[in-house]
Amino acid sequence: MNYKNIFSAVLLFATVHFYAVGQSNTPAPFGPLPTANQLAWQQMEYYAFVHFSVNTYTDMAWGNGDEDPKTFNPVSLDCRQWARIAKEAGMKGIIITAKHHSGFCLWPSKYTEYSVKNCPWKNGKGDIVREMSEACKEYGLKLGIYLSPWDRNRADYGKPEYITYFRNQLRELLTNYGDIFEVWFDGANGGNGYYGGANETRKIDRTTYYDWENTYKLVRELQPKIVIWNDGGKRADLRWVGTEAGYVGETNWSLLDSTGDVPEDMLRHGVENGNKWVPGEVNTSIRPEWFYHKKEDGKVKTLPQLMEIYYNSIGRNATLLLNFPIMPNGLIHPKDEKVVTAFAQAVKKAFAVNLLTGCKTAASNFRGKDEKFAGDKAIDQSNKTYWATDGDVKTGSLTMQFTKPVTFNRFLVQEYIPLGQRVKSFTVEGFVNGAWKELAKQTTIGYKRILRFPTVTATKLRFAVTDAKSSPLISSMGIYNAPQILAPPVVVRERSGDITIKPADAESQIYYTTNGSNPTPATAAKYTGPVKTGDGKVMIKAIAWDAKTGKSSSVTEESFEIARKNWKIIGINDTTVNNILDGNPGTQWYQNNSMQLPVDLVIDLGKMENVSGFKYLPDQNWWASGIISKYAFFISQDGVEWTKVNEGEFANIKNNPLLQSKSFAPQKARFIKLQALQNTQGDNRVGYAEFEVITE
Ligand code: FUL
Repeated sequence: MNYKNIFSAVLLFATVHFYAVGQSNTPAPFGPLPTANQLAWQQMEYYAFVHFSVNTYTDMAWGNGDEDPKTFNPVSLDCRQWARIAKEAGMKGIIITAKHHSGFCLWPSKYTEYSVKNCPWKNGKGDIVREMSEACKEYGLKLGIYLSPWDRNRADYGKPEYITYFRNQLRELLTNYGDIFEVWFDGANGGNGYYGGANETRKIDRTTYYDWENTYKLVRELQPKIVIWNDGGKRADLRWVGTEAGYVGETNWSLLDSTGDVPEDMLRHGVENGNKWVPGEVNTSIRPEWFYHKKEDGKVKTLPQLMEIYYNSIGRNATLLLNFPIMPNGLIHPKDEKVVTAFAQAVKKAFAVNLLTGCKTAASNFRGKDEKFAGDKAIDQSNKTYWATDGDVKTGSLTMQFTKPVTFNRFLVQEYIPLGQRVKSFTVEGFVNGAWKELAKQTTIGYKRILRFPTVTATKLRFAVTDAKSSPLISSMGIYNAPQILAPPVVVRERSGDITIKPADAESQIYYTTNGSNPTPATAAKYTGPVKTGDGKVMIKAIAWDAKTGKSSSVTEESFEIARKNWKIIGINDTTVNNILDGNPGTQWYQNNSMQLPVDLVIDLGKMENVSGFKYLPDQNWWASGIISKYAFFISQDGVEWTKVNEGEFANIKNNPLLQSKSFAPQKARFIKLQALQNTQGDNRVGYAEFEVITE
C-alpha cells in the first residue's frame, strides 16, 4: 500500500464514521414524507399562472371549442414581458395554459389543426409555449404546463382514441420544451361542447377515463423532476385546496388518503393521519376571472387583498399560484403589473428584518443534549438544521431573550419537513410589562406558518409546541414588524339607490367621487353617511385616507346599474326574497325547495326600461348550493307575452362563484324572467345572492 492508498483508506474510514455517528442521533422519519420533487416545489413558494386561449377573444371564461382560430391574433405578444413581471414579482416559475378547455393549442401540435398553426399571428409559424420556455430560461424561471384533459373541440372526446391524442400532446409538451416543473390536469368537465361539430353533452368518469396511472407513468418517464397536479383523478403529487378564492385552511396537513374521493373540507385542511404526502397549492387569479375581460379592469385585486392571500396561502403551509389573464394583444395589463410589483415590495418590506436573529435561545429540552439539535438551530438562518425535542417528547418550548424591548406583529415558523409534518398545536407568547401574554395559539405548521397579531412590544418571546405526532423538529423561526397597509373601502348600493361606503379599519376617513375623477382629500367629497344618487346608473370611486400619516389606500371603483327601489318580485310571498336586491353579497334567497327545474325568477321593474343584459351573483358562502349553471333569459312588456333574448352557461361558476354578467341587444321591457335550467349540483335547488339588470 503506498501513501496515497493509505490516505484514501483513512479518509474513507473517517467519512463513514462521521456519517454513521452523525446519522445515529438523527430523529427517525415520521409518517408519509415528501419526495425530493415535492420538496423542491414547496421551496418555490410563489409562481405564476397565465391564461390565454381563443376565448380571450370572445370574452368567455371557457371556450366552447368552435371558436375560429383566425380570431387568435396577439399582435404584441411578448412572453418576455410575462417573465419579466413574474421575476420582478418574486415568483419562481410560470405555468402556461398550453391547452385550455377550448382545445386550442398554443403550440403547433402535430396532432391537431386547432392551434396557433392556423391563426394569423406570425402567419401560423409561431409557438407560444416555445417563446414562454425561452423567456423563462432568460429570466431564471421554471416552466409549468396546463394541459386540459377536457377538450371541447375534439370529435373523439369521450372515446378511447382521445386518450391517445391527449398522451401524444403530453409527449410533445414534456419532450420539446426543456425541464417542466409542474403539470396541471384540471378536473373541470362541463359536459357540453362543440366536439367536432356534434354540439352535444358528453359525460366521462374523470377518475377512470384518462387512465391516470399510465398517464402519470408517461409524465414521470419524460420529466423525472416534475410534480403532478390533478383535482379530477387519481391522487397526484399536489392537491387543489377546494376553492379558487385564494386561501387554504388554517389547519393544513400536507397529507391525504391515497384512495377514495376527497370532500372539499379535506382539500382545505388535508388529513391529519393521511397515508400520502399531497401538499396544497392555492390557485387564484389576480382578477375575478382566469381569462382577460376588459370589464374587469377595475377589479384587479388590491395590495391588501393580495397580502391577505399571501398570509392565507404561503403563510399556511401552501404555495401560491397567482394567475395573470393575458390581454387579446398578448400582454399582461399594466394594472396587474403594478399591483403585483407593489405586492412583492410589501412582502419584502414586511419580512426584511428578522428580529430574532442573534437572540439568546433556551430550549426546555433538546435531543440527547446534542448541540446539533439545540434551540438556537431554529434561528440560525439555515433550514438544514433544526431544534429537536428530546427522545419521544412531543412537547417543548423555546424562549428567546432580547437585549432590549422589541416591537413586532408577525411570527414565522417552519418545520423540518424532510422528516415529516409533526406539530399539531403551538402557542406564541410575549413577555410584556413583566408578564407572559399569549399572542397566538395555532394548530399545524408544516413547511411554513406565518401568524399576524396586533403590534406588541416585548422583552422575551416564548414558542411552545403543545402537541405533536412525534418529536417536533423546528428548522426556522422569526418575528417581524410589518408596516400597516391601508385597505380600500367597500362600496355598496342599497336597494333604495343610496350608496354606503365602509372603511376596512376604524381609523381612516373616506373620500369619494361620482364623476370618474380619482378622489383625493383635497378634491373629493368626504363621506359622512349614505350618498343619495337617485335611480339611474352610478359610477363611484372611493379611497380610505389616514390623517396621521397622510397616506391613502388604492381606489375602489364600482359601477352600479339602475336602482332596484321600485322592483317587485312576482309570485313570491317570502320577504327574504328582497335579499337578492339589497346590494349585500352576504345575504341570499333560495326558491322553494320542492320546485323542479326549470325554475323562474320573475321581476316587475316598475317601468319600461331599455334592457340589454343582467347580472347574477350566486350565494357566496363556502357551502353554497343552488348555483345556477345554465339559464335562459326572457323579457316582456306586459308580463304575459314573453320573448327569450338570451340563453347559455355560467362557465366555471362551480369553482369560482363570481358575479356573472350577460349582455344582449337592448330591448324595451318592464318585466324580466331569469330561468334556471340547471345547477352545479344536478339537483333542483336554485339560489341567488344578488340580481341586477343592465340597461342601455
Ligand atoms: C378551473 C378552470 O375551469 C378555469 O377555467 C381555470 O383554468 C382554473 C385554473 O381551473 O377549474
